[in-house]
Amino acid sequence: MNADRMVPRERVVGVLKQYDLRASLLTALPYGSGHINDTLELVVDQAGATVRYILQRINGRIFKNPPALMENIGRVTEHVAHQLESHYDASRRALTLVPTRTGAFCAMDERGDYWRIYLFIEKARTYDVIDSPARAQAAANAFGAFMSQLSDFNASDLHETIPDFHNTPARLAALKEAVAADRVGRVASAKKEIAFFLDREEDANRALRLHRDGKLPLRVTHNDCKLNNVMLDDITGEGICVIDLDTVMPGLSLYDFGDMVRTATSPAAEDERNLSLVKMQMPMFEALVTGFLAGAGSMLVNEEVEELPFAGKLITMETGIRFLTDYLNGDQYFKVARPDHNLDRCHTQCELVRSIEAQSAAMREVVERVAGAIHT
Ligand code: ADP
Ligand code: GN1
Ligand code: MG
Repeated sequence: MNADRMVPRERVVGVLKQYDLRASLLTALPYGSGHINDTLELVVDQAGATVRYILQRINGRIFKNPPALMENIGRVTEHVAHQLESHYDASRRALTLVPTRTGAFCAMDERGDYWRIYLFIEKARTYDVIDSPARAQAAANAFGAFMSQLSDFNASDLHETIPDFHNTPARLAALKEAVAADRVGRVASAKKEIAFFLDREEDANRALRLHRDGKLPLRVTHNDCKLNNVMLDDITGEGICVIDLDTVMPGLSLYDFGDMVRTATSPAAEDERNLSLVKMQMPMFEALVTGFLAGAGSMLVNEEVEELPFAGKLITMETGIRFLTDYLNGDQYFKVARPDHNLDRCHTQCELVRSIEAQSAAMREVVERVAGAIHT
């Protein structure tokens, strides 16, 4: 457990006063490995039963308007829950927010921080790295199904929680700005990494160009489809619930599929220092294509399917650009546990991009074969 992620018990008790849990607090310990919010596993005694909840402090430095963000999550979870109404397992298949005493979706503490509580989804777990195509397929199926569940959701009902979140050209521009500013004197130590992304500017522009040309439609997307944002059932292995909904916003389907390729095809952790472990594994990719196409059903247009082989490269590049930019800016955005953490993360992304580039023809064949099999 990470000691600097601990939250003093008195703070948790203070937040819980705004809720009507009718339970006494046993423990509140850091949980999971997210880079943005603080997540706690809340264990309480409720009428003699030990019950868990997820308590999260929303990162107010990154999310400038937490009430608007919570309105998004409230609407999206209610929309999905409504579609699952008659499902026997509905409360494990959509996040459920616990309302405060005043009926709000989040609570503000005396320091101005915002907190939220979810029902804890039991008998399921997330994976930081995945070791079998079956799990990759299950995760992709859940993300595809989530996109499909939101296909009739009115996108204009959503606040843009982080503007230009997946605007890759804007991310590249931010990198260039960080290089020019060289705020903490790290540019000299990252010349090769900077050149790696500048050499790929055309790829960075591709998805938005296809969107502007009318080939890729705007959808309501999750925008943070990393593997550890989907819960897989402990017994059946099925992808049962998509979590971490802070960035649900209008976006392109490529963004969601791309983040799965980034996080589920390589056996290495995002911050692995042994780069020989980083590689795009074709059986995992095939499993993702199969799961995603089955989950999304018939909603995808041909151009979206044709771009699936490129999606992983786009999002891996974009995430590498973000890690590098944060490194050059002095680690202001992503949580870090060591000085070069963001640079290490950038290295795995560059290595994965190289691996994807080396296998792009074979990836196209896989997509053609899997998509062809569905349509015949
Ligand atoms: P972050 O934005 O920091 O990534 P997440 O919302 O993804 O935060 O939560 C972090 C971790 O907490 C997840 O990877 C998952 O393991 C766990 N988690 C989140 N929500 C729930 C839930 N409702 N039930 C059980 N575990 C959860
Ligand atoms: C962050 O919150 P978490 O750890 O699921 C980030 C994603 C990045 C990811 C890289 C709001 O996701 O965009 O792809 O780290 N979330 C935000 O691991 O910036
Ligand atoms: Mg997460």
